[in-house]
Amino acid sequence: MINERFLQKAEECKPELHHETVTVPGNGEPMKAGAEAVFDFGNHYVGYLSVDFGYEGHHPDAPLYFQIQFAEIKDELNQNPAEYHGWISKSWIQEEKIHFDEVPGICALPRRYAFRYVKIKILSVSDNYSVIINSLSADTVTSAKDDQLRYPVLPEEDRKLYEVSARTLRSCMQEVFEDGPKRDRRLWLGDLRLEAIANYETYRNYDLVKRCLYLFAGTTLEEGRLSNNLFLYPKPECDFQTMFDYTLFYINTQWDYYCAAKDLETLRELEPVCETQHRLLKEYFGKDGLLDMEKAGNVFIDWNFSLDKQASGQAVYIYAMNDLLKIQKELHKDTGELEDEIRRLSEASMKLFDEEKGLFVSGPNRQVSYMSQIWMILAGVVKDKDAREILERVEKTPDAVTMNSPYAYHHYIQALIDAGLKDKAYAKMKEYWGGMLKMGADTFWELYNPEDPGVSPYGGIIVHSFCHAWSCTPAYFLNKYFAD
Ligand code: RAM
Repeated sequence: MINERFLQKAEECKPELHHETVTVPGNGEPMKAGAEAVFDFGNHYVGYLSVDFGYEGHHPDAPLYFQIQFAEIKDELNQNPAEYHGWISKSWIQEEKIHFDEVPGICALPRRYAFRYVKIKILSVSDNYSVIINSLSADTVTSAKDDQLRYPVLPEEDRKLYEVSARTLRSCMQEVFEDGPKRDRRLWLGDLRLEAIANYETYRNYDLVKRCLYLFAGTTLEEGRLSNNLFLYPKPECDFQTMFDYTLFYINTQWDYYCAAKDLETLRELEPVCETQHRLLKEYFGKDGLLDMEKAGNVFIDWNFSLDKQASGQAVYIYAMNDLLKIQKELHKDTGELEDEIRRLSEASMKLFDEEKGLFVSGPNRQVSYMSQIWMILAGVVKDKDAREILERVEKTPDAVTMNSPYAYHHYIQALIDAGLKDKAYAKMKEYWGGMLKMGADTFWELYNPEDPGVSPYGGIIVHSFCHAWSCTPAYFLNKYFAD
């Protein structure tokens, strides 16, 4: 369902893109078929590349045919695209084979890429000339304003962590908050929620969050249900897929936006969208007050196919309702029923608590995972000492299902903070994101499991995004909880 008025509001908040040209020298060497060279832009950028080709020998009498590959991390260049047979489209791999007729001259590529490294391989020239790469130039784009970036007082060792987090967000800030500028290059609700809170602590572009809230509200599925992501071109349209938790996060994103921007008009206008999600999704609970997974459908929580998501899904619902309650109270609505519902579902959640293990279990196989504990704490189902003991216990449970993504890890850090384990949260954050820094990250990655470095839900890391929005939250934590 399209709501033109909401889309118009989104359009009014469309950001200006800031351009900066970044140029690196070529290798200056005559190249024949088979020769290749890698160029390093020194940091992660999003933008449009031009290559200045010269030549040596006779005037070029045949087109130059070359292959170009873009990589966010160096290891991407070691992957062979032909060997990728995963379920996500190969078309996300950033490589092209191009004919260029105008040597000497500048070949401008029309597509936008996300990269630090560029590899060029000459596939064919004629016998009468060799090609020379004079320089490479990137017209880089972001809607983040560098002069707005907040610089907290941090110990030297945390500066890199902060800068790389901010850089991650900066590269994802385009016409919307993208999930990843390499892939999927679009607005996802779950990613938006984390980008928005990181943005309030860093670049502070409130209108970009407002735009995204109106885009989702302006493009809904049947009965007003929010999709999990949307497309901008040729005109805004939501994806046909939904995820239980992502739909709910719209409510939290709305509340966080209000707290940061104090924009009562938007809160008032979009509260009915939040209430619609509540009305539709509350039907997915059984009489026992537990989430019926058949009805709930897709629940995301983490990129982990072996994770049972019932307990986390249950808790995410309560977590969202806690914020819906705040929204409705702010608007002076009658919240009695909602308060009863939260109480009832929170009590029912304790049916998932295994007294013997002292941990929450999920699904028919009573699976123990980090995520089930974390979400129950974030939802406020357990608090303080109980929450602390659960987090300590899960660490001592070797078969507890662990976390694969910085997205899941973000929630772990937040749960430690909420439980009053601030020092531990700080140490864990530094250890986890610091692991990526040690591996040379310029921006933080979509997936990272130190215990299983090659883990991929897609069947190969060549399609992974190495600048992924949901990984940018150390900037949020550092600013909000750990800076002086
Ligand atoms: C990935 C997207 C996005 C995430 C979804 C669930 O494919 O890149 O970041 O929200 O999965």
